[in-house]
Amino acid sequence: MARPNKEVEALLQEYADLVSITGGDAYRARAYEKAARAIGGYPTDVSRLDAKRLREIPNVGKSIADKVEEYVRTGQVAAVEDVRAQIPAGVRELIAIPTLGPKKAMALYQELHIRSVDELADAIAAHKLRELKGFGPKTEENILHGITLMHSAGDRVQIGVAMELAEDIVTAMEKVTGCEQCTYAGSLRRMKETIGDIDILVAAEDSAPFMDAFTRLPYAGEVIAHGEKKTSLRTHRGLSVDLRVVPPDSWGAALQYFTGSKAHNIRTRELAVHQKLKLSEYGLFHAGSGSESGQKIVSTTEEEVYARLGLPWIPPTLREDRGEIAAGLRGELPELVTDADIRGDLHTHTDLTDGMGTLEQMIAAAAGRGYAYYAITDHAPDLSMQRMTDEKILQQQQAIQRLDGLNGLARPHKRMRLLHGTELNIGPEGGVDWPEEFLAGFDLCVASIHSHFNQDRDTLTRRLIRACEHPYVNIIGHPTARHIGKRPPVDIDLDALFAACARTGTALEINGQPERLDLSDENITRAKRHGVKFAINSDAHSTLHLGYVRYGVGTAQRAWLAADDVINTWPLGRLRQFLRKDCLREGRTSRPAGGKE
Ligand code: DGT
Ligand code: CA
Ligand code: CA
Ligand code: ZN
Repeated sequence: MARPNKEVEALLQEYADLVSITGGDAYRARAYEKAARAIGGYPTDVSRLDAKRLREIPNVGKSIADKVEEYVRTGQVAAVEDVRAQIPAGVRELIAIPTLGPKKAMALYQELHIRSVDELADAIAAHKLRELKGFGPKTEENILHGITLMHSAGDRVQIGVAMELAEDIVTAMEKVTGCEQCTYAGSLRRMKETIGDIDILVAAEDSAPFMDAFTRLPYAGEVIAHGEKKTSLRTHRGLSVDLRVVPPDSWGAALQYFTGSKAHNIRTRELAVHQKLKLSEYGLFHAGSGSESGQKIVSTTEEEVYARLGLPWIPPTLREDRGEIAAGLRGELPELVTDADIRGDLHTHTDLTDGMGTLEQMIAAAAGRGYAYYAITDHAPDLSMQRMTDEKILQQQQAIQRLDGLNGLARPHKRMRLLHGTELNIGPEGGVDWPEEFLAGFDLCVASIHSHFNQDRDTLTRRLIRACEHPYVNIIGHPTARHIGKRPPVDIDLDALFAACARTGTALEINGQPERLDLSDENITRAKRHGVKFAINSDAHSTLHLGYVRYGVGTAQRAWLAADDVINTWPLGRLRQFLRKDCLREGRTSRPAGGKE
């Protein structure tokens, strides 16, 4: 992924925030925000584009293109530096608090001289905020809640951020002479939804060249510890990374140890002890007092280590001490769903609504992933920002039918089939955007909550169950609507929802966007017990986002899902059968299912 695009995205987003804080034109702030997103999602590296090509990016005009050029050339933008200088960094931090907008942040700074999150918390405790115009006890409560949410993510980062950086570091380490193996370990290899720090492991005879190359990485900030076996640093953006270099013949034991989890390691060590062995990051050794004592048995590969303990190799996503050891000993580990099992994506957007890719671009990128089928599901009209209309979606439908005839554009050998759908909005009472007769014309419908998150538990639960009972709703999109570290999951009776999904043949989405990962692994486990089926989707708003499916797959693996639990691993015929919702459509007319096959 193009790193300069991400940097420019962050810079323009910051500029938009700063413009809002300083009470600048809201329209201008919004324009920078839109351009930031467009550049972040643009597939070509912006540092390789001239001014003219830059302006071809949606929402990028002359003035923004100039700033991008300036950044690429000089590493900074004068206009951004100017506003930065006007506002203390602590105040910029304030607007990262969910529920606290830029206007309020600036008022807090000007009226109460608050310049950090800690100072803000103190001021709230002293009831100082309620004296300000536009603030009251309720605002205080909201802001405190926002601070709690921000802290609940702690210093952890979303998996997407950590993964991009880790893959970059692995690539850099692999280029160092003498590298025999290199990978990331820790929570990232286990595909946890948030990552505390990145753990990189290298197998090599001599560690020094790796340690040097590591501390010279362009994003390396402060070096926290520099040693022969381990070096730790913090990136400019505040993420910690540990690099460990181990001798090639202890690679397996080290990888097993540093992948964790700690709880899983405690179990494997117990297993070793019972067999009079000792397991550490250096290898599996004979214990006890006999002549063999201290002798190394195995440690070159993880498979050997597990095998000597009487276990099959355990996939990292299962290593959480959730019963994987017992299942392994019984030979009953699940056959997990993998990236290769995914035959298509069932929730994606185009620039007809808030996506950044055209229909043709999205389809070409999906075909490039080798999918057998691919669904376009742009937003329905009730999300009024998106300005969807009947005419627009019908026109899109015709375009899709035409492109489907071309069998995946220029790749006649790959017969990717196109499905036309929409992402409906589940209204406050559980209704959806279009009448049934209209919805009957789609191949599938995703339905999601995009508003009224704070209804009471009963209302929210009934609302979602009603959506499941709709004969044309096939998938509940991002079911709890959480944004990790920003918005909590909606308060619903999950078991009631899961039961309704199972009863009505409605799938639950595992949304792969790293800020959502919704459902979470724990909720998937719970839903599976009700017999629910799942759809692992990217919810892509750009061709770059199609890859988010991998995070959905990782999350599904952490919930022990097999391919059969996931409807978009099924052949198209079986998928279409599921999408018919036969149990709810008795006597209704619908397009003949499977007619296009
Ligand atoms: P994180 O970084 O908080 O997202 O989670 P991890 O799992 O990556 O934890 P980290 O970075 O502290 O350590 C990496 C792995 O090293 C961990 O998963 C297991 C292993 N490890 C670290 N400390 C201990 C320990 O005290 N005992 C055992 N058995 N294993 C440990
Ligand atoms: Ca870690
Ligand atoms: Ca670590
Ligand atoms: Zn969506």
